Amino acid sequence: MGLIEGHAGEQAVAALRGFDVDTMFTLNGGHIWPLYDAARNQGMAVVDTRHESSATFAAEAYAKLTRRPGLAALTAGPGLTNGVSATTSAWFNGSPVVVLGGRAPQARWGAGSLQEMDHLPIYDSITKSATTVFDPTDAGRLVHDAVATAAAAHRGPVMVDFPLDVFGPSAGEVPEATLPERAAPDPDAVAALAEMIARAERPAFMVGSDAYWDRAEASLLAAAETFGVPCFFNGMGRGMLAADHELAFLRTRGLLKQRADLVVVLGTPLDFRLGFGRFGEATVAHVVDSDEQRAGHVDVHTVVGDISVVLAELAEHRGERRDHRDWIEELTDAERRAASSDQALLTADDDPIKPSRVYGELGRRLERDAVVICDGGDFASYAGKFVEVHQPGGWLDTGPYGCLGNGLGYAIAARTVRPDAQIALLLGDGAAGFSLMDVDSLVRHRLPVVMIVGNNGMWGLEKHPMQAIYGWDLACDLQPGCRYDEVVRALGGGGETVSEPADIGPALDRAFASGVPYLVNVITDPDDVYPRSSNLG
Ligand SMILES: Cc1ncc(C[n+]2csc(CCOP(=O)(O)OP(=O)(O)O)c2C)c(N)n1
Ligand SMILES: [Mg+2]
Repeated sequence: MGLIEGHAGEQAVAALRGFDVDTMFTLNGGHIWPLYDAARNQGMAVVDTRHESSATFAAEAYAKLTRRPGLAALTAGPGLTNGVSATTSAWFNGSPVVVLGGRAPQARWGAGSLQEMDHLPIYDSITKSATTVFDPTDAGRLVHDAVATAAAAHRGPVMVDFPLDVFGPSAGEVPEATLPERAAPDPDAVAALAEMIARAERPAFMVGSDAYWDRAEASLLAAAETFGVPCFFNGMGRGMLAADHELAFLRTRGLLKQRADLVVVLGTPLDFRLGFGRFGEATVAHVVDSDEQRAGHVDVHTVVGDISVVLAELAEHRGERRDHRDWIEELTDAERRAASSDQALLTADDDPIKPSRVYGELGRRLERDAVVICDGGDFASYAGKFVEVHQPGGWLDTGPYGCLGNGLGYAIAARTVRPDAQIALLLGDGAAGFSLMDVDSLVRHRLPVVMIVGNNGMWGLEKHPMQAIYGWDLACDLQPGCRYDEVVRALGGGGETVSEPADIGPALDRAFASGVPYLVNVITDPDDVYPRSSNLG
């Protein structure tokens, strides 16, 4: 890119533009005005929110949907500390988020400037790199290197902060945007994995977020079809095969424990979501994008490398392989039975409304390229059970950090990145409280999104387990019937409350047609208990 004649902020923005980052999510603070100056000068869109948590979650969702780095600019001190939970979520999710921070001036450090805080010890523990720019001529290189670090597997957030006094006139080199080469897997490890799949009677792929980040959808399809392997999905793996593909399975994951003899986990940790890597008697293999993603707690055959490359090489396998048609048929039958018993739940006329009915109505209305966002407890878990995803990037959940409050930030970015797709944000009533004020940002930036609140008047995922364990509960109740739709109307959007099952569908139609941020506040059954086997993993 070469020499940029401009202050440190100009160099930083130029470095980011080199990686095709075209939007900055932010909340104002004097320490970061030079970043705004640069964004204006270099044609970078600026989307401001009502909480730094939303700005940072928005940066993460931008990354998730574009598979490019996402950018949050946060002011010194409280701006950066407000971004900590969302940055930590990005850390757990392996999402390439770049946080640019303000910082009190270096020349006066120790004298007690406003918001004089060293952010590095905090950010160091939740990012791949945390750096302060002390020399203004070095800003372009430092930001370039940070972005490249964020975007290299295993991806994750980075932070660079700028003491106010590095924003004086300067010039600095901004390197050409370069990403590291894809990590080639060890051919012997891939060949051994291919043999394991070829010899297995009942193999399965479990496809996770890093397969998505590695853009492995085409090679996944090729490998799954080559061997005839049923696929299951986790996190951003959902949609890597369309939900209606004959090798895509949604409702029969439980069968893996009982029946599979090989589970190949692709690009997701062997964590609580996957029984810590144990699937009954099945042999487990693990394909990870980088060495540090190896599981330390179980001893499994592990292949390290770009997941798209691993799958493409598997798809080249030409040796003998077992026929898996009986296995696929067994799963297909089980899937069909589960789908038809789900059908009763999806159309249930229960009064009060069951969450499943909400998803029945939504499912009928979702287009194939819809983006569905989850933020909540049980209401979000039900979405995981019932919502079918047809395209990569069609599903955004908070991920294994489980941080409530991602909702509005994710929605802001989703509408920014996908101006024409349906965006459906599913909120528990508890979760809604974390970020609902950012409906104001949707309204100001003209970002229409459909929000659906599953309003059971409680922190349901806490209340029901507390009752089951203690026989009592505390700090679990919210206002029953609270009019979250009125909040959205007050902020300039639309909304309505629904308490009859038959009214859900028409309300969703009005919401999708409205062209404004619109919240459908569905009063759901407080006694509905999500069938959960473990809570804290
Ligand atoms: C930031 C944060 N605080 C607290 C929790 C603990 N927590 C997990 S689920 C949940 C309840 C969510 O309630 P709601 O959004 O209303 O969904 P429901 O379970 O009622 O459907 C809580 C409090 C969390 N995961 N994240
Ligand atoms: Mg609730």
